[in-house]
Amino acid sequence: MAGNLTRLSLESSEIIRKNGKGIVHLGIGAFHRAHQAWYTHKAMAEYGGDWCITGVSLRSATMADQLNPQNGLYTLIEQDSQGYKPTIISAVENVVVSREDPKSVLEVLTHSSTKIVSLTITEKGYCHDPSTGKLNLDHPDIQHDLAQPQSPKTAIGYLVCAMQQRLENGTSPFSVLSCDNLPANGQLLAGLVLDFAKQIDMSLANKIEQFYSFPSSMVDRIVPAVTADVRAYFCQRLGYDDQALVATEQFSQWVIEDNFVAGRPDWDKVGALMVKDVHAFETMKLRLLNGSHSAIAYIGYLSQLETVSDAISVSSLRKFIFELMQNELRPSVSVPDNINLDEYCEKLLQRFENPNLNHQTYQIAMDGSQKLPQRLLKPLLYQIQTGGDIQRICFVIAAWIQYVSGRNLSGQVIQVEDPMRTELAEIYSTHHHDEKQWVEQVFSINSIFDNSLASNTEVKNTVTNWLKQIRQQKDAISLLPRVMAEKWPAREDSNL
Ligand code: CS2
Repeated sequence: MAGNLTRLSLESSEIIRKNGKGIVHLGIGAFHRAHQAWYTHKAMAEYGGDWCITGVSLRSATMADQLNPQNGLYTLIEQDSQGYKPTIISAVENVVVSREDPKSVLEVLTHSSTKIVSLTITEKGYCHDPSTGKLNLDHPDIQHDLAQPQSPKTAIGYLVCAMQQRLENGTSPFSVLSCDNLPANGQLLAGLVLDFAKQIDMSLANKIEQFYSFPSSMVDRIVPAVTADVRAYFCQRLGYDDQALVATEQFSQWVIEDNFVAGRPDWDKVGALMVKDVHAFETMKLRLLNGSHSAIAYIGYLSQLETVSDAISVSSLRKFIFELMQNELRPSVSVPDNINLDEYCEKLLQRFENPNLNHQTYQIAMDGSQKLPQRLLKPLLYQIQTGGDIQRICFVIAAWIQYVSGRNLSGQVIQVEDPMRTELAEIYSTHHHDEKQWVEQVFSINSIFDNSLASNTEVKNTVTNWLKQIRQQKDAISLLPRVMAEKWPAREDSNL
């Protein structure tokens, strides 16, 4: 960064923070800063309240290194095809790194001023089986936390440890707000926390259930990972150096189940929607947006298309994604009140087209083993049960199977980020000469595929067929016209 740019700090900004702490956020990354922290900043700026955020990094120290020297301040850039708008966000007070300072994490989690603990820890941070929603008691970090509950590593371990201490000290409870892309995320998290607590003490689990609340929420904003180039570009234009700058789209949506035991910021007055039940919103978003995103990621990546906007500008892929939404994802979505699904799908395609976002297909392709069940496999099950078309979902599964093998279509090694990558790569190395066996083995991973899918021969044959065809091409995109022309056979002989 050019030496004449001063670093963003309380001194260099006109913002004076007046509010006290109220929220601890586990997993403070780009998404949290562009979404919940932005809503919280607006709510406090316009309506007051002590809701400043202590961010917790459960993994690396990068966020703390970037934000703490800036007193938690950072610039949020909202951009559409017309231009961009910068806002300095002052909701984050500081960041603590759990690996370096677990004591401070527990201190803030048990402090009486903490009224909400929110989370964006990604799907894999829940240490559960995505196909069943149950805590994975064999997960090494969960085993560690059960053996040493007072020095946890996982978010679940930290929550239970803090809740136990609060209950013992007579400190009032907080609400636990999951902001990850998981179905019924609050309910799911409550189940995992209780599964964990029961292993320690049944009466602890009962008290947590009685006093703590776990509202579900649907979060939506496309936030690409911030690259050095993006940061340098905007800092140059803003005239100051901001190590923690984050860039996003203009669109944002947050639908929250209004179930807080110790109050909440006035998020509803600054654009969030408080509802009794988020289920319909969340299914719509997880399937139509995230399901399409994963499809774009695997097909795009295997076709050397680096960004979502590059991929969606290829007309056959745009048509495929439109048909995937309309024919195979939308049938299983129940429509939330006041939402027009045609407009919603059209708007999604426009958001994917945003050329300024530079959203890498590689970023979305990560952790597919944790994402596929809620995004594509649930709609697939619905299609099978109702005799609907399944060709496109099966094609995406085939593209994912190729991707997680760790090889692209030229046979070159590719870097795959997925907690199950070793298992998936082993299946590839044993079975890549026989696609039928390869698919069979992948479908037998029961944390991803439930029994009805694992035993469905027609689905496995369809995926095998597409995988064979993908492997004969240089890219996945050239097959799309064939996929779209294919129809699922009549379903009288259904084996379900
Ligand atoms: C994406 C999401 O990386 C991914 O898996 O599908 O992060 C997506 O951009 C957000 O959910 C949009 O709200």
